Amino acid sequence: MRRLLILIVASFTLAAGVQTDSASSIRIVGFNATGTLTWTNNASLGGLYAIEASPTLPGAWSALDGLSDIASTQAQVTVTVPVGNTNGPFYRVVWKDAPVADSAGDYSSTQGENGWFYGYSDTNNTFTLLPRYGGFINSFSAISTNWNLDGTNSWLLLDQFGGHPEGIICGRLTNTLSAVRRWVSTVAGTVQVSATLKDLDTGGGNGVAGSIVVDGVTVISRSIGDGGSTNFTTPAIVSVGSTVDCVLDAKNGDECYDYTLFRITIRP
Ligand SMILES: [Ca+2]
Ligand SMILES: [Ca+2]
Repeated sequence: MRRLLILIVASFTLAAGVQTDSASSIRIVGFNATGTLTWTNNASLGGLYAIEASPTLPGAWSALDGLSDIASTQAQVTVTVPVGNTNGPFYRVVWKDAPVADSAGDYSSTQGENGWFYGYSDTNNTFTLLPRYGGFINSFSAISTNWNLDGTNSWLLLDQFGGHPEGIICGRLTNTLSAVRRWVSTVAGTVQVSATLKDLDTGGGNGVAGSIVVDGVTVISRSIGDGGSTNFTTPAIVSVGSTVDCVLDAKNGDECYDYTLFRITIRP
């Protein structure tokens, strides 16, 4: 799970002493004596940020005029903060619209870590955890950083950014299985689920379908052809403990050339 991410910046007189929240994907990459502050966010292309200042650590943080709603569409942001007697000497960047879940940023080699589980479903929609991490070697996927079913005896896998479904056409298993990345909600209410779906193996095939299924009910489903891509956002109502399944299906059992980017972020 991902919450409000905070990063503490040492004063400009100690610019080399930048401290970073270990769970944060935000990195300060520049801060100088005139107050020019630059950070990057490797979990998101853009976001809504605030700069806050404190005279002490751990801090009595207060917002700075004109720097409490910094909207950016870029992964790297530069602002000028007022460095003077009434501010600082400590500053921090607050990511105000950080997602509660990010399939890529939260990816792990441990089932359940950060609320994510890596599995698959059959035609009866029974969810089963993938049993193996590593050992799947194929030219379309990073060698050992994926969850998979049976090494090279099945096409089924999930990696940091997407995965591959199973089917009956391209010669491994003889049944169709969807690759399912499951998030178990830590929040209640309406969330916004955003996804990017992109066929990365343009060698052929009939494309894939990507669906968001909340507590067993399909909220949205999109289909793309070979080499196709789409982005979508949908509201979904969840309870604490709800399952949000990101289902990657081969389409009509044709899993040939189906390696796919399927990245999901969930915001309150
Ligand atoms: Ca394809
Ligand atoms: Ca397909």
